Amino acid sequence: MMRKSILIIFFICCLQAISQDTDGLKLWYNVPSSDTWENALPIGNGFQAAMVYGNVEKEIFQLNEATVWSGSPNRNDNPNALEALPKVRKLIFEGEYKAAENLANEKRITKRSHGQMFQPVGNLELTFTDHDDFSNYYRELDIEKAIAKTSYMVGGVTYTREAFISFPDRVMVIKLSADKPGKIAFSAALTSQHIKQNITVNGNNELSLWGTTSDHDGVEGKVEFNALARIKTDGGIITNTDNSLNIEKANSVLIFVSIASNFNNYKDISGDENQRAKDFIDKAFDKSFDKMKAEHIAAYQKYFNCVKLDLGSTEAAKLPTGERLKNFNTTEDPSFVTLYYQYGRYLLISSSQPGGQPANLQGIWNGSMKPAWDSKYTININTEMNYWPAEKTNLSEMHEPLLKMILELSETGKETAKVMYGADGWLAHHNTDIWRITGPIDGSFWGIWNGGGGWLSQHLWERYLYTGDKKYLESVYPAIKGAAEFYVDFLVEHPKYKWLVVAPGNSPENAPKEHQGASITAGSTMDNQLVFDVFNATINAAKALGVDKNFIKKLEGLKKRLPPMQIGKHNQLQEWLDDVDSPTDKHRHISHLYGLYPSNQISPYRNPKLFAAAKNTLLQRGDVSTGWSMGWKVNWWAKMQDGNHAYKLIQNQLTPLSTVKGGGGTYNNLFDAHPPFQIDGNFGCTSGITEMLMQSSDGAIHLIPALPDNFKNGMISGLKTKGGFTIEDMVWKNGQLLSVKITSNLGGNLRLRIPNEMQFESGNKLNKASGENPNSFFLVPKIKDPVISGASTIQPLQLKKTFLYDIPTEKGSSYRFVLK
Ligand code: FUC
Repeated sequence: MMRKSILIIFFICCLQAISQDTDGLKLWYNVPSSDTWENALPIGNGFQAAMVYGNVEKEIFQLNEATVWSGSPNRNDNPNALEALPKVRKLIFEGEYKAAENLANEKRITKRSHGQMFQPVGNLELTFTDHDDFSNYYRELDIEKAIAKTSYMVGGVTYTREAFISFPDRVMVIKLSADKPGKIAFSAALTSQHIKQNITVNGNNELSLWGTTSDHDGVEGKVEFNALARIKTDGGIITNTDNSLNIEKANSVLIFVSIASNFNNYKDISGDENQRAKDFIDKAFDKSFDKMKAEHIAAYQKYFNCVKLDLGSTEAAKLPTGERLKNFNTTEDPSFVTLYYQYGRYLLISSSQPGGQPANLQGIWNGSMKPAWDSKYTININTEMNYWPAEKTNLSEMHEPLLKMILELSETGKETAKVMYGADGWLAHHNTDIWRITGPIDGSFWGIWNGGGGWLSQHLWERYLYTGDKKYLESVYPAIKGAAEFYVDFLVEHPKYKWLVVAPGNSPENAPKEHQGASITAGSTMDNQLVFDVFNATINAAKALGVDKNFIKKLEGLKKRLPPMQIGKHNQLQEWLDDVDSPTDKHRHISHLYGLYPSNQISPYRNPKLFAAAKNTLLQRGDVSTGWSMGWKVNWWAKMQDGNHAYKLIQNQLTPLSTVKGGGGTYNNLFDAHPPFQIDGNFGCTSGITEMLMQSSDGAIHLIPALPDNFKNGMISGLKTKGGFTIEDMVWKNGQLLSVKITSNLGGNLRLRIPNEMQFESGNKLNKASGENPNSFFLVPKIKDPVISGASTIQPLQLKKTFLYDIPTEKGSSYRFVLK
């Protein structure tokens, strides 16, 4: 009894600690960004975004709008591809990989657009003369409120700037204030790098920047956009020049910025950008700042506050963000991990909102007219990674723009399937853009991969596994099925192995030396795993909806003929059908571990030898790599139930870029560095930290599966699991789970896997689990036994002891479990 009261008191203290610890959810600095974009702080509402520099004399708000892309509606299939398909296949099967790649380059890769660019709008620049001699400088991004702030002192006056991009009002609002009246004086101008642009001053308080995006890769730029900046002053006077507004002697100033384009959807750009921008700003302009701010915070926190994390805090947390980043590898700073974790959620909420575009390679933040990889959508890993945290960190709504894009690709990808493969269904190659291109780009080495549709379609199915929403499943089922239909037609029997394989395909962007440096291949492990998942998801979706019995049978039959996974002579999971992996290969893509994460085909409980082989593959590939690759590795090591190794990867990722040798790291504003900036690493790491604390893919909800020594104590609230459960709160101490409260949103069996014995709060016992989990949301894939090389000495790994319980639940009820 005594022990239980102590426990409950501890638990209440933890809950209080969680609400207090959020004070630390700020990125802050005591120096301005100067002219470095990666020092500036990102704000956004999924449609509009800005990088806030926090410079004193010349403040810059670098502006983005999610639909400002080069080009215009276009397709990029290669019409010669189908005729060349049998020849390409023949060369692959004959082992003439280089010749196959050459032919694919000539006949299959697009001769049209290699994808369009996400482009910036321009800058809002505020010039404050005589502010060069400043003191008490401070700037922050409060990720609990989604507000950026800068303050400093000049001549005994403290100046403050606040900026946010309102979620409900769709405009950016900047407030300039001072602690003495009549002190605000500056000039405001809009600038842009676009060739086709027109900057005007409207009346005495509005700036307008109108422009058209670039022509690119033979496609004419036709996205027209308009940015308006309108100023409201308290006191003072405004005068204007041809291209600027000058404010003098104001007490405080509000600047409203709205941006809109003519983009309606990927095939329609007939909207009126001027009217749209005007409507947003007109609606917002008469509102009070305090009201707008309160409504903005409330709309943001509706999502952000769903998950709280506390890993404890140390003195290290008192330093500015850039210093913490520098120190992270040599100090204990657990709340820096919390900050980085929640920053990932902040970035997803700010870059991906229902009705908008999905987060691209840079989310929604880009200052360059020609960004790296066009800042488009690389769908052989990067785009999917962006959305790994969405469902489980309770941001299901943020998944919506991606799901919409997938449905659009299922339309555009149909023609690509017909024209290039003579197949039904749909597919996408390794990239897409705002025009939803599905043709192969960049050259065969990269672009020959055709698994984009297959992989993305898993997101449609995953969403159902988390929400159990049958209506939704019905609406997306045609796209899930379409991905399967493509493979039904496209798979071909391998002449040597007799398995059904994807050919041509590749293991994204990697090639074994034995294949003459060509990546083109038949039956790469990742392709096999993808086809398996596509068939499995379609079968399970059809069963859940009670449709397509014959198609289910057909897919079951084909599934049996897919290649098994193979364990090679280095005790590794083979990347290709032949045992040609090099144990010294450090390639950033480890695509064959797709089967371990995000898929759940490789499990320590169901196929322990494959699991052991996956670990060897991870060890052989090493840790340091590009930012996103390290983000993926955090997830993999979490799946390996090795918290310390996962933590090591977090350390590698949270290393200032300037000090990294041979890999990625993190910029001063905590953007992930490929390098250059790529946002996938941020999202991948947020996902990975979640996987360290909770996994729900292997037939059970596994709590604290991969705690590192550094997170021995902590708590988290609000995570979502497959099967529609919410982890309302979970507290652990010294690596032991003390208390967990779980709400069942769909009912059904709750299978828990935990590191120590627990019981109901009432003292009632929990039932030990046995057999398969009867909850259909936890159905695990049944894969073929692996083929193991004669030279392999693979043995299963020793796992940590866990306890497995089954708890029948009722829809809408909550259950608390405590230490036994
Ligand atoms: C893939 C990766 C690169 C980069 C690019 C955007 O091509 O191999 O590392 O992330 O996408």
